[in-house]
Amino acid sequence: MVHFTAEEKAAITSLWGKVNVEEAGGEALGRLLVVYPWTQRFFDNFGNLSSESAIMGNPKVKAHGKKVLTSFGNAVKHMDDLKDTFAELSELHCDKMHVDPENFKLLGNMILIVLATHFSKEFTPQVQAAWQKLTTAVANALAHRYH
Ligand code: HNI
Repeated sequence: MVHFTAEEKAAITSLWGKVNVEEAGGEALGRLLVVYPWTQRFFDNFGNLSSESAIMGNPKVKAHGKKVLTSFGNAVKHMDDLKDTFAELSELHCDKMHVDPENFKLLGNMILIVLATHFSKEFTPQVQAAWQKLTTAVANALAHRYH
């Protein structure tokens, strides 16, 4: 299990406090769908995903991005207990959504990019390292119950 130092926890928590979850969540999921178009197949009921502007303006992408990033917020609150925190969601993504866990890493990187663009000054290499560790750990926790 990954261990987060007090400094890493502080870096993560303080940036997270400034994140607009609705905006950042929609942007991260939208970027995933634009940058890795094959991920669109999981969202075939989301309507128009035919171009960058269609994706980034799609209300279902925004709503689902908000849901996903809100859920990601539980990781910030439970950094010492990520496997249990995401156990149920791991089973759901495996059994019901059939999402290849590789995609959790891709989305994690999109979250990092959104944070870097929204908080360019604060997103120092040290803050990036802490966040990178968290997104990787969340991706691993979400993959943990796959079978
Ligand atoms: Ni994900 C539904 C959380 C990554 C595809 N996902 C959810 C729900 C949560 C959630 C919460 C709602 C569950 C419910 O209905 O009870 N997803 C997360 C988190 C991450 C993540 C925390 C990573 C940080 N999900 C991904 C990725 C994909 C994905 C990378 C695919 C590329 N998720 C889905 C799909 C659904 C979903 C598909 C169902 C959507 C629907 O139709 O409601």
